[in-house]
Amino acid sequence: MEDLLRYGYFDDEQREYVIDRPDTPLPWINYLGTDAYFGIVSNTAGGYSFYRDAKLRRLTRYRYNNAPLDVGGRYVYVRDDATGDYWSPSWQPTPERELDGYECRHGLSYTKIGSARNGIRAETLYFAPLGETLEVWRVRVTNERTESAEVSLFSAIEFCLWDAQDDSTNFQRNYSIGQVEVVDEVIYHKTEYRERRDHFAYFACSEPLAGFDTQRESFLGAYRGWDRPAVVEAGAAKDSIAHGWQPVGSHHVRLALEPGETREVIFVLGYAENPKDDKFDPPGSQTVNKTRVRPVIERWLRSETVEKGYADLRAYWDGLLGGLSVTTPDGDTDRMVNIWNAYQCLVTFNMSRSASGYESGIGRGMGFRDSNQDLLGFVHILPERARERILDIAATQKADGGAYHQYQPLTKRGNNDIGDGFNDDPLWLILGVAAYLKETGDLAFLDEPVPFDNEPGSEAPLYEHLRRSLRYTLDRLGPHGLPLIGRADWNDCLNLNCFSDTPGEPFQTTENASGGVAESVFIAGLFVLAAKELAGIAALRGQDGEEVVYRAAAEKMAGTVTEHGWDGAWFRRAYDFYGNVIGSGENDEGQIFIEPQGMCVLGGVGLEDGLAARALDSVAERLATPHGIVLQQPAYSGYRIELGEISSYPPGYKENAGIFCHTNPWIMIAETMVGNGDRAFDYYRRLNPSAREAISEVHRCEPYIYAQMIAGKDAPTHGEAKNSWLTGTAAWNFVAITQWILGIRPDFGGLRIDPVLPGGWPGFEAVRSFRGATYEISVRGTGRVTHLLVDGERVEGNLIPPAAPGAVVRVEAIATA
Ligand code: BGC
Ligand code: IFM
Repeated sequence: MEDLLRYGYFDDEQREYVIDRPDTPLPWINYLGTDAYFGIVSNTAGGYSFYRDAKLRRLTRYRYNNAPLDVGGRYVYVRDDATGDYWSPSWQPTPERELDGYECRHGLSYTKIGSARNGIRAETLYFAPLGETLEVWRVRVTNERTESAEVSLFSAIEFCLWDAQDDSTNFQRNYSIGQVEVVDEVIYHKTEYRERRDHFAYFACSEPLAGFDTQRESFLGAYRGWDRPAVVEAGAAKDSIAHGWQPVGSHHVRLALEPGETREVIFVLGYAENPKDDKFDPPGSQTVNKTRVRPVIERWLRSETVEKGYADLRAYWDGLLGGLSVTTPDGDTDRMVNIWNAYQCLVTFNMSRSASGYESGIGRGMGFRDSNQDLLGFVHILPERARERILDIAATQKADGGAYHQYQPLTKRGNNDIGDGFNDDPLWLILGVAAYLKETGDLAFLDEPVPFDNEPGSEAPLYEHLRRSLRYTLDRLGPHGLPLIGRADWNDCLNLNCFSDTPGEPFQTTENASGGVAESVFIAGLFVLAAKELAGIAALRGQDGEEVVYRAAAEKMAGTVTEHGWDGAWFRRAYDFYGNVIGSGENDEGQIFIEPQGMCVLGGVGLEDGLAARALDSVAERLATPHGIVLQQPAYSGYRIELGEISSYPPGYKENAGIFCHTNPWIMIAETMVGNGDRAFDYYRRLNPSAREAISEVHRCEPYIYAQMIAGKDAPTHGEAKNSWLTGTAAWNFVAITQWILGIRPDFGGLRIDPVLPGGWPGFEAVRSFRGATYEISVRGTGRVTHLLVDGERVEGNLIPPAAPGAVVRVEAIATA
């Protein structure tokens, strides 16, 4: 391969990705915050912050899809007061200024960006401390010259007027409502305080101020951008107070630095709410209540607090990631499993699909389907949060077993705008609950009362919700006995009932989407898998009668798949509204789709009669590329209303034959189920971001986390990734590598060690916490595990007998060649 550019390297010791040139192909971002206060931050300090809800509690402003990309951020300017030269150590927003030794270190929930110019070095550490609703910027400025230096430091953020949607559209109102207050050198942003009277932001600095600014036009100067702020150019703040227009926050600090001296300046940006019955600030007062926040601000402006807050954050991540670590012959695997994939799973859990470089924070709620899958990737780390999340999701389920496609994070109510009719949705709840039970053994969870559609009085045990999920599919079978697809299944864009939610667009059917008779082989595969999981759960509860019923239902559906869903060399995809087959050799385009090959095999369909292996060979022959496995072939060359949105994408992008990374791990898992470790691991490495670091110029997205999509072989930009960070890809890749290739797999009865490794590996080592005990595992050999030595005692098979909580157990898994 030709020598391609890299933009950085992994520092595994520190668990950081180090970017050493700022002009990455796209903004390479990271996340701040772990609980309620969050932010995104790019390698050039772009990004924004919010409290809980990226739409309704947006603290700072950001401009998506701008030129240049990634405008709006947490900016610091340094000014050499002797010469007037000024720059930003994060490169943006002053990219014309040359920097020495630029470096951005993205770590776990923190980012450090630094560089030097003309002998003045500045580095900023950004993080949001645990348990607080604020973020800290710790700036260290060092004079590396041989003479003393006089420098000015300016901070700069632009406030968003809280509701990010309104902020970017409703200018007739918003140009008049911006309000700030500056008291004791703290900038308070209180737009909306007047009306709602309960929340405000503050921005404070540890040093005495030479001045401040809160009106954008004063700070930047008329018709100027962030690259040339008039105040910074002049070296003097204007003490402006915003009345409407665009409130900003900027502090001006002057520093006199001896040769070699380092000074630390701390900025704190935070969010606060007043209690409704505020005694200090009676209704009608227009002054922000500082009584509660002042002590918080003072605490976090102290160097010791910041040092400890940062140490605590690092310790928090040590604790979280300590639950599973592996040492394999492949460094890219270790790095992803031990650090970055686990991190991405937690970030995705926190953010769902709300805020990233591609999700604007205003659009999407929590997905019923997505959230159930996300938890597969972090349930071993934070089982209690998975539990909470499952209860929230299940409470939005409807009494007929159906699901709202999304719910709102603040209200936790099903979202009526998007509604229901994605007929795969309910089945994912069974998979989510099964994963939680396998991890924790917490059977009592199934008896937890959970309402339907959040209706008080409708509570039923969680187990009943699972029954109804399965029933939902059985109540909706189509002409071939396959599940009706409704508006769409996992593939949102395969709209076979020709549903259109765009007013004025033609409907081909007279019914609505859910009324059509299109059927999904994918849902059939998912049903078989879910029915077997529920049978396992029923067995655990001693409900043997139900177990038999669910196993029979799984078997019957598997038979239907074999009869109507098999195309001769692979599983078909669907039948459309007219009964025409989709994903078949009979079609001119879209002959073979990845999803049913993965999901039918995951359900166990075709494992015994060889169909599974045949289908996987077809995937290898027709869909696999060096950059991953494409979603279908041949790509649709034009729009087809009877297929819907899938055909609206140009060939090779997104669902139209893009490498939709979420689906690839299903094939990896399927390959392990037919015993093909070489192929499974080969597919794994094709997507592994760390393994793709060497082709960063082609891949373009961050090399430390997965992207949703890589352009497929029909695309002019084959290999280019998009939509990084918030994707089911994170959880499923984690499951594929840890549970199926490395084979450390929680099961209802305990922890299973069932690796299916690539040939040539001598084995690997792992440490895994499970139900309170710690297992130190050595796998020897690359064949299937036949027996274990558990603390030296021979155990037949591959299931570790559960140990007492607190125990440290040594396990050797012996594989035959
Ligand atoms: C898909 C989009 C689609 C949207 C609609 C997304 O998950 O990737 O292409 O438009 O869902 O549901
Ligand atoms: O399955 C969906 C997911 O729910 C959201 N992103 C796209 C996927 C495929 O359409």
